[in-house]
Amino acid sequence: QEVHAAEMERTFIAIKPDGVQRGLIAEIISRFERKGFKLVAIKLIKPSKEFAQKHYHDLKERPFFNGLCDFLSSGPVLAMVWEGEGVVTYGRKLIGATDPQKSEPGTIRGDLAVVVGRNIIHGSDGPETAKDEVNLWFKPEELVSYTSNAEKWIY
Ligand code: RTP
Repeated sequence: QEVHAAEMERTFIAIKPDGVQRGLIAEIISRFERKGFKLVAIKLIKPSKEFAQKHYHDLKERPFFNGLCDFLSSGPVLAMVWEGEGVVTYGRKLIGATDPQKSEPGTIRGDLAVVVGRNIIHGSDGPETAKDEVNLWFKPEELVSYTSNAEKWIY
């Protein structure tokens, strides 16, 4: 079955400063890779507080907003774009519930995190948010179009 990259869904995934500092980059990337999703962009950046506020603008009325933005801008973040059928919804399944106490074992947060304020990873919550977040974090030329050898065995 032929699948054209242009039709493929994309999502924005970020390993937050706690995940980077704890050495969980390879572990987390590996879970997305093994599933069959394709990495199309990646960079390590330390966002400014203003940038963190833009990223979390939907949460600006929440009591934890300021602390959350301080946290996201406190150290390097691994920003990524992953591509594949159903990647937005299934990416959230791989990640698990927001509160690691409620995340199932087998999920990234369930296996690797304990409290909501240090839940190690972010994933876009829907297709529109995904587009906005990819555009906020990446320039168009940073997204790499290619055919992975595995693709013809996955689709
Ligand atoms: P994310 O956007 O990071 O994937 O998380 P989410 O959709 O699962 O959760 P959301 O409600 O959008 O919250 C974003 C992030 O805010 C932090 N948070 N802290 N009660 C708290 O202290 C609290 N609630 C949420 C978490 O880091 C969450 O991922």
